[in-house]
Amino acid sequence: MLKFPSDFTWGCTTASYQIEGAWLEGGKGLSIWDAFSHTPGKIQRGHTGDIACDHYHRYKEDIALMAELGLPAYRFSLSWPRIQPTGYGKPNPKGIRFYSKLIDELLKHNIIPWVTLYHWDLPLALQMEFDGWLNPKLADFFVDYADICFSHFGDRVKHWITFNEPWVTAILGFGQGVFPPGRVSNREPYQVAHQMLRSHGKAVELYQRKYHHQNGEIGMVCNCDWREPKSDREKDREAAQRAVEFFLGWFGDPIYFGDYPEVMRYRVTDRLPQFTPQERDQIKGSTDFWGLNHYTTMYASDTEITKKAGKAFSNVGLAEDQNVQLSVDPKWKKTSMGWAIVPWGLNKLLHWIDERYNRPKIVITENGCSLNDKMLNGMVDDPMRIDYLKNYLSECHRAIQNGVQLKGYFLWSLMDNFEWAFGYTKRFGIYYIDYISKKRIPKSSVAWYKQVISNNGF
Ligand code: PNW
Repeated sequence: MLKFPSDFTWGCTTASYQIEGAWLEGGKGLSIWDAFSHTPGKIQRGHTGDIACDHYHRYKEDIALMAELGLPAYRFSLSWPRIQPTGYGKPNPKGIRFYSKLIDELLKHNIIPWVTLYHWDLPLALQMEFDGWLNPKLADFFVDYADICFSHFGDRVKHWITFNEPWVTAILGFGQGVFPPGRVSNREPYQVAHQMLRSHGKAVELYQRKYHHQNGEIGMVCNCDWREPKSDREKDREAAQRAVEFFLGWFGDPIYFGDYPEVMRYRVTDRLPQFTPQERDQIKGSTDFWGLNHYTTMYASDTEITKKAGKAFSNVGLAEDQNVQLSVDPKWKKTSMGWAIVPWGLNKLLHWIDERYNRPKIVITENGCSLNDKMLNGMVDDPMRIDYLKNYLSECHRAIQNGVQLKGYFLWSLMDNFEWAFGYTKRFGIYYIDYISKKRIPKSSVAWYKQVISNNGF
């Protein structure tokens, strides 16, 4: 039996646009995801988040499922345009009321809310009027929005996350153009990431100054795959290290050291913005924990080929800036996203973070897999997901044994949901959603995770 530390947090994660639906209800404004999903050709099968899991109307039912699971913590995100329909100005009372009721319902069932302020659904008006995250003004809008959230919910919410995966917004939204706003550039991703880091720094400063008395914690969540050197050649080992620095160091280094990794400054040169001394001070140390979303691993080798950024949907980042060639071992099993299942990669990544940032407190804020789950006689059996979770959690346990300060694990996801550009074709949930009836059906992983939670191990 693998026992986890007694203060270890178990949870599940979702995000507003992926589950809520009610896209035109309760005074909500439009987000860039509403616009993008309604643009023909952008999302598989033309799916949208208009209704999604209808969580907006079924949140009580969903919280009852969490209670039944014995879930100690739930990570979800707030829809900015539900709270500020255009992204600025007075808050929408109905939006505030919705999240306030949701938080109360969680607390009534002893479920601790972990709240993400930004999980990609930017108010559309901010994109149209200001070019979204390209504009330095966004930091001020974001801080006003964060202020509203802290002041209305901070009496009850003690775990805040500013941004979910700024890498995805920068690379998929502005580099490859497969997420909104759909732009393809080799400069804008760095500008956008820069503005998100500035926004993060300002929001954390506000929280620590004005909301100190709320006694909460705040951090950022980054996604990162592991990059394993393809061979023992020095060049490949450097390529793998470089790839992780371009992936995670891009955000981790400014937050822990106050500036971008040297390898990025050297390679990206004038396309990489610079922090002012004040910004550097504000961003450095602006996190109480390190939130990590992790799904997969690839081999990295050094390459001279400078492939240009383009429509790719890949997790390589901007390849031409890195000179890294990625590959997988054909023997590795894959999820229905095509992501290789390599549990030891998580262990190596946890140690990489532990060493580089001097033993920070780490929380895995997302991990899980999509599979071709099928309902048979009203039941969904997903032994492969249980296997995936077991193996990844074993590596978490091993890392903790070896001294990594890993404090929690949130499974992506509580239920099947709108998987962005893939629409509803990918199922990550432990609850299956029948998208016609909107019925929630527990997969066999629910019973398994429930045991893990109640035994604090498996
Ligand atoms: C994360 N990539 O997204 C998100 O936080 C979730 O909203 C999402 O549903 C989940 O992982 C599964 O995809 C990612 O291309 C999307 O490297 C794409 C990538 C990584 C994470």
